[in-house]
Amino acid sequence: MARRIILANPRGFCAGVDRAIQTVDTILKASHGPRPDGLPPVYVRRQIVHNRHVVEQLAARGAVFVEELDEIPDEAAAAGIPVVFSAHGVSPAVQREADRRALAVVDATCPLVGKVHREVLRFVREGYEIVYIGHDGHDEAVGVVGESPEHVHLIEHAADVDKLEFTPDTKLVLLTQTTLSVDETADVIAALQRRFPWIELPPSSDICYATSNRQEAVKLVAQQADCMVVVGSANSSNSVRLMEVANEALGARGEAHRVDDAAEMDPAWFDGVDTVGVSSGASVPDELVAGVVERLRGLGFSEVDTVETIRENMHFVLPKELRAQR
Ligand code: 0K2
Ligand code: SF4
Repeated sequence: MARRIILANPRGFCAGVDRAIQTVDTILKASHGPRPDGLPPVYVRRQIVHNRHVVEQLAARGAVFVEELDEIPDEAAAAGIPVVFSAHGVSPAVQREADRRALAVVDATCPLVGKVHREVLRFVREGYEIVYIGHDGHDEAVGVVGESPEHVHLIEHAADVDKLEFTPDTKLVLLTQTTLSVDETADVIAALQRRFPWIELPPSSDICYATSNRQEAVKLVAQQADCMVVVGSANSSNSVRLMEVANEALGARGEAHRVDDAAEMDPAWFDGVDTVGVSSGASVPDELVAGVVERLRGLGFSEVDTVETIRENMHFVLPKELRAQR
């Protein structure tokens, strides 16, 4: 029997990532060659998306990535060089700093992350305390908590629920990061509901369509595979969650490996493997998956099938500052 690859679908770019990358791409295309003042065509605050290859490719085309706005010189602000905020969003403090310096911000925050920011503001206005499930220090969580640090209580795991103290007269609502594991989050929610039975859930899940679709597909593929390769960078929350979901579904049959690209694959992973499943995170260009498939073909996996769980048709328009340019 031929060794087989099963590709998970949906995988790879989501609408928010596509929009964020297009945002930087549009600005780069509109800039014509190097500027006489030596300034770059665009600054990007933090990685536009959490993928090493995407960032390297945009940097090679002239985008300058900064961790904080204070790395952007005043001459760039005066010259109106655009500053793109990443797909993961920023806290109001960052926006205030940009306003103070009159930076030409182009906000590539995913609209679905923006939705959670607005939920925080609305619930705080209505007198709620917010329990937010997210990863401490992750860009998205930092931005959301920053909307109202005194009213947003961040927890990561079910075990953290015991650390929370609220009296029954406290209005409580739950919000989450967009890229969490659906199954693990269900466990945390169950623990929260046991301790605070009156806690309210958001009007619709904050875990976004792309995250849940990719997890569902990877699960189905892993159930039919002996081993999985998940393409995505180590700091990409949704990619790491995909690897965890794949591992859980594989069980004792095999292991899921996360790689940035084909070069990180170890042929020994595939000893005795007949079927390998492949997927990729929401920030991963499909050419990297093609590279993984090519390498697997070289290892004798000659048959390629696809398992599709749903067809996505989500699309977000570019940030308003750019709409005239395309
Ligand atoms: O999964 P992460 O939030 O770490 O981010 P990326 O890998 O950049 O994927 C895009 C999601 C961005 C926001 O939800
Ligand atoms: Fe938006 Fe979801 Fe993509 Fe994040 S993973 S950028 S929330 S669509």
